[in-house]
Amino acid sequence: MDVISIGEAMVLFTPETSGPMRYARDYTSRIAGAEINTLIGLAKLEHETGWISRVGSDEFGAMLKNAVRGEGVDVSEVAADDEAPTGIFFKENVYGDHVRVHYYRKHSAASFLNPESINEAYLSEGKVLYITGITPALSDSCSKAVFQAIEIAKKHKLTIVFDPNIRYKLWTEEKARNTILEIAGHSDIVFPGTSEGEFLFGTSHPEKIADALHELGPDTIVVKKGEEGAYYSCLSKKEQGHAEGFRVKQVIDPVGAGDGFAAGVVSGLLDGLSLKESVTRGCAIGAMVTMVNGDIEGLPDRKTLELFLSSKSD
Ligand code: CKP
Ligand code: MG
Repeated sequence: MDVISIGEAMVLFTPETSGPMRYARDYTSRIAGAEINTLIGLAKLEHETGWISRVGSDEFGAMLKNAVRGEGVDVSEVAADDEAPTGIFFKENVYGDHVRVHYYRKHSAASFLNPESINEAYLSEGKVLYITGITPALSDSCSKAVFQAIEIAKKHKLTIVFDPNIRYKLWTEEKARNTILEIAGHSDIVFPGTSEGEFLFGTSHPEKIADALHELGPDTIVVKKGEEGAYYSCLSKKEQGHAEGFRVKQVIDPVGAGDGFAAGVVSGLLDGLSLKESVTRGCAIGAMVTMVNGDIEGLPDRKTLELFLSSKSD
């Protein structure tokens, strides 16, 4: 297994019409969730991935498991919960590309993930443990599960990759800051956004954010600057610099871009590309995700990625 992740997937409902959802009557359903978005992105690029989670023993749980399995991600560590339901959420396109997210995930099956959900034999077979700041925000038992996974990953020398993905709707600022910094301290590679840097360290300056995170321990930091690209810094390889972003003509749906970015960087590193090349792959995939409705639909396979990259270099 190349990459294993732990987190919640949900059924995502998007109104067919833009504007406030009180007027929406028809919805499309899709699947989403930061960790599965990244795993699916990696699977489309032919990496072996596995997802640790819980879904309800309900139709939405079956839909998620089938869809994630169908994208090529191993779901053998996804438990079905007889009591708690599968979480769902809505993406409301208020105007232009301004999107609001509404969660219905409290006490969902995934929020009951706990340290026993982590199978050491399974996780120890991986090369990379990919985690985001969403899972520890779901509940105390989820937070404990994440720290358990980190402990096992360290014991078996997996690379720990962390996207802070701070969701202010899910926890208090204080809890978010403390937990995110603690997880960052255990990680090898961290992908903060500039606004997350602002929240954590009071600066949106990419180099300062990277320095502050390096202080906590991680060797590699990639600071996401949206359309502007990303700043990367690796201490052991003494590689620092900016990778250019890819401008797209029209952003259709920005949600999921960060997860696509993570898939691209991790994929590049697994392929043995340089950090700069990997970050460029991340930027390309992030941009591609924004051009398509849904979180996973715009994630490219290798052919489509090459096509996009060659069209941009013309
Ligand atoms: O940071 P991103 O826009 O890439 O993340 C989007 C995902 O898991 C989305 O799928 C949503 O379900 C979530 O983040 C979340 O829990 O907010
Ligand atoms: Mg994100």
